[in-house]
Amino acid sequence: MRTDRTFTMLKPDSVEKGHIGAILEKITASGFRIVALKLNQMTKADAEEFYAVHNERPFFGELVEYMTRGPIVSAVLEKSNAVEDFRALIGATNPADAAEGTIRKLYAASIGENAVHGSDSDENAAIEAAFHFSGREMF
Ligand code: IDP
Ligand code: MG
Repeated sequence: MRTDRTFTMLKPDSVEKGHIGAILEKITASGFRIVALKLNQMTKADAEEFYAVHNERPFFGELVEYMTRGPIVSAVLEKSNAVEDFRALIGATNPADAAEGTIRKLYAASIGENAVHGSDSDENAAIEAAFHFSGREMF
């Protein structure tokens, strides 16, 4: 399993607020190379599958509604220690707990609408990248 790639989404709130450029700039300035990138919109079935691990949680319906309400930017990022370093760059799930300077501290409104996704393991990064991109779309 390669440890130098992670998967991210700039969630619908980031796209709606016009934060695509600022967030991608922060990501690349932090040393991540973009190896796949697109604007797309998840269907309800897509979001239910992507977040299946959370399907028993009370916020699952709200999460699916949020993630499907508009386009997202999905991307695969490359850097040594990518998963861990990207989780540090985005900050805690709840922006109220996120460290100063993190993407969620800067751009997230709440624990539900928290601006960005970041894979939580190398295994999930590979699964999530393959969910959104074909081999021909990753460089
Ligand atoms: P993560 O995105 O930091 O890995 P997870 O616990 O995997 O956080 O949750 C996935 C997503 O579900 C979060 O990013 C957020 O959008 C949403 N979420 C998590 N906890 C809550 C909650 O308590 N209320 C509403 N939405 C939540
Ligand atoms: Mg997670």
